[in-house]
Amino acid sequence: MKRRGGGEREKEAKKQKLLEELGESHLPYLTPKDPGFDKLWKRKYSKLILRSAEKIPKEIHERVQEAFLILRRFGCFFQDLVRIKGKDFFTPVSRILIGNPGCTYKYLNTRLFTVPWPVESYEINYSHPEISQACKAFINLNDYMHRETAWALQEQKLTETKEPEDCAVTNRPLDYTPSITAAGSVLRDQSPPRGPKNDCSDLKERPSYNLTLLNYMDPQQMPFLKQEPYFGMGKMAVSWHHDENLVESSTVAVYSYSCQDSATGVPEEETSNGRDPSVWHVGLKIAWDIQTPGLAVPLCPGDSYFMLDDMNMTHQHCVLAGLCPRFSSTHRVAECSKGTLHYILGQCNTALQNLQTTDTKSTSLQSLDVAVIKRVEEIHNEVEFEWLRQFWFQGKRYRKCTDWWHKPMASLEEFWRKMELMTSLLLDEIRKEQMEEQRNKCIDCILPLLIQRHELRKEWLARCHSYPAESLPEDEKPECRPYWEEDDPNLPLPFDLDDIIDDLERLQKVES
Ligand code: 6MK
Ligand code: NI
Repeated sequence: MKRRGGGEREKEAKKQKLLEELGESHLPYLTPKDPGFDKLWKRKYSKLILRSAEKIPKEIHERVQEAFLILRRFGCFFQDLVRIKGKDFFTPVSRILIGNPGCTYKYLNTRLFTVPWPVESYEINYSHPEISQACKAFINLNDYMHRETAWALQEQKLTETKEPEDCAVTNRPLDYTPSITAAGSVLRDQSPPRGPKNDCSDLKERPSYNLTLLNYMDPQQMPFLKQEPYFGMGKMAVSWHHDENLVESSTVAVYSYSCQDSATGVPEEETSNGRDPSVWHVGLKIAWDIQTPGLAVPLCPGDSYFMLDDMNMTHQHCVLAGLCPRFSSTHRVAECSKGTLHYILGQCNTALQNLQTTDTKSTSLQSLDVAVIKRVEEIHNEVEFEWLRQFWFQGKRYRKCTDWWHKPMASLEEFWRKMELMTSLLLDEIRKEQMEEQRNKCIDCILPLLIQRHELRKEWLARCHSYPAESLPEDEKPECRPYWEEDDPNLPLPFDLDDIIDDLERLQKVES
């Protein structure tokens, strides 16, 4: 989480070397106008599925497109101030995360918190009835995308067993349709039928998408988009990447809505080479492969595409900007074993079990066992840096849509305060004379965690006061929270742990 690994630096060097070698020239890529496009798709990008707009029920389009516009009208999309390679910058694309209550999605060192969509047994307050309606539209779309994914995986499994690798192109991926259903049918509410030849049992078990990351960008307002560097595909809204933090080999399903039709394009002759820069595309390449040409797939308003199975690992994708504003809803199975409110509350509960309150209201630690105190200090760091600071870094943006996270964040902060007390009680113990026996072991195990806490606090403080952070309007401005002054009577330890760390290091030396 702190420093980049050697692997990442190596990758970066390799990337730079390739770009240098390319110079002014580019690697080849294909669009639907090029001969061999279908064949390349079938052979090297077969896990990419496109569902063109006309095959998706009209009701879905209407509800979802209206929902996008509502969220934009209410100012629910935000550019994230992400951190890549130690640098802070705004993503050109604005985003909002909608999904299961209490779920989060972490990408580029930024943990996004879901605006909850309406699921049973949760009471959710939205700031406007329209936002409630919008969230409903996206859980509805989510169900639809999940069913379509099950179909597509099923279809893929069948064609895989039927056809050898290099046979003729029979089912063109561009025309993908589930075999049994009529296009645009509304009677598609059931799960795929079961049977010996059409057994979806494992697909039905497949976890549903637990959230969708919505994107919005108006290229007209973004004059400084980067050029795609390898293939010369033109301006990028999102540069080449693998999606992070997904359950392994889970599908990503994307509904794309660029506002107007792309009829306002450039004359034929000028676009005869490469992709039409007025149209939005998804760009694809195989990771670490410069032999296989890339792919630029045009996306008309209402089209969906699916990256099935492990495609997100084997391939990279980017989003190539068109001229008009565009929304997308990207449905994912976020890996949230450590990313739900339920999980972090459980962690806090574990930690606080080591805090004893006697009837005289004085507090003490239950156990000084190194394994126990290590666990507690780890959880302390986790709740502080993965939850509280991440949340407040994003300012008050979550209030725009819902109050869902208010209470949980207040609870987490309360638990964190108790953990500050626990650290101070532990330091008191370590300094006691009779501790001598255990002292070194104790210091050895908590010192690295306190150093990490100190370093991360400095990093977050800097991130909150970076130049881009300070440029934000008041209600979006990152808040460095928790933050307190040295003499704050409500907290037993200082924000700055320099002196404490020095002290522990001295104690350690005395012993050895
Ligand atoms: O709108 C689409 O068609 C595709 C959107 C998309 O590819 N989203 N991907 C992500 O949001 C993402 C997930 N994990 C890591 C990074 C990103 C996007 C990203 C990449 C590089 C710089 C900023 C953002
Ligand atoms: Ni992506």
